[in-house]
Amino acid sequence: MERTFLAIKPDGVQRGLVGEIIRRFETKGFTLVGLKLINVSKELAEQHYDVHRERPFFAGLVEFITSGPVVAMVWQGEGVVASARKIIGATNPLTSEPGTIRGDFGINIGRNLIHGSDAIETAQREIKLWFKDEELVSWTPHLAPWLK
Ligand code: 3AN
Repeated sequence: MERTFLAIKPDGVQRGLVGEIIRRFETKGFTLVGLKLINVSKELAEQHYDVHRERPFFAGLVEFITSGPVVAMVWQGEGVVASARKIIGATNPLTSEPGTIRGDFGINIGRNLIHGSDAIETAQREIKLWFKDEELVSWTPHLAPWLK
């Protein structure tokens, strides 16, 4: 079953949006299989943002993601990678649609509340990077027949 990696960034935690953000994926119907609140190390941050290493904002990205607690999560479900990106909204919160997390709560491109894997392969890499196998819980929700 498809899985994605999501992380509520320090701004989302500081602003008290953890519950609101989790609610959106939960009520959509995706299944939570991994969840932890952590202080991100510089090493983990640099590996996570490795593709942006040459970008001018790389140092700022690492500094920000390590600046306070982050909620790291793995969600599961059909098409969850692309669907989560839609729920999150465009990178720049000033252009992301209302109804998306960034569109509803953000105004700053460097403080855009949440990270979501951009492709299935990226999700696999990020899940391995952030979670040990034993931290992920495989379970099947008891959905009412009309939701199956
Ligand atoms: P997304 O988070 O939407 O996948 P990416 O992967 O292109 O966006 O960029 C990773 C992160 O880098 C973004 N979440 C954002 O915080 C930051 N970022 C992207 N572009 C810029 C930019 N032009 N200036 C500052 N930060 C940026």
